Amino acid sequence: MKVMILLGSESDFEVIEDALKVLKEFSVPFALEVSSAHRSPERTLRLVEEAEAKGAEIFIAVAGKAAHLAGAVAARTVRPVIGVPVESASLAGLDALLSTVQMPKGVPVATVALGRSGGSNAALLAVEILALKDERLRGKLLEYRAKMAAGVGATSKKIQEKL
Ligand code: RP5
Repeated sequence: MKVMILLGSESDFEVIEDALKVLKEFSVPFALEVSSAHRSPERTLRLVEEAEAKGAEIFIAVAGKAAHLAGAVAARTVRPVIGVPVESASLAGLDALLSTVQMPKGVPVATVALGRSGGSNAALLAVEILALKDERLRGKLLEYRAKMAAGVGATSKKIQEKL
């Protein structure tokens, strides 16, 4: 396993669905567990230690509201931690964004955008980190970008045809 994903709650699963597709597309082995920084603190820290022992190189933590999961994971490991803030109804995700991004000096969390785009980018960022020492992944990332750029061109052409 290379990437360990932790969700603060089952309700966060929807945010990470696209990320799972990305990791599968790049054939990156991952594991996923639900564990909360607040509701199950000991379980969270144990999962981090076990994941490291199983070879996890990067952690992705997904949480909403007072989103301390990524910070709690980062406090326990020196492997890179990517935090995905989740929108909640009351403060539209600003609560989770600030809780995830505003880490004190010394314990970084790489924070991505709120919601599904953030989830997907968290997986891509994890792949980019792994690609630093994996030429196969680097090649696949370049293909991914080329395909995306071609898609933009095709969309533009389709819209022009409607004009
Ligand atoms: C956070 O509280 C979770 O990460 C989730 O985003 C939010 C709400 O959790 P549930 O009440 O839906 O379990 O800890």
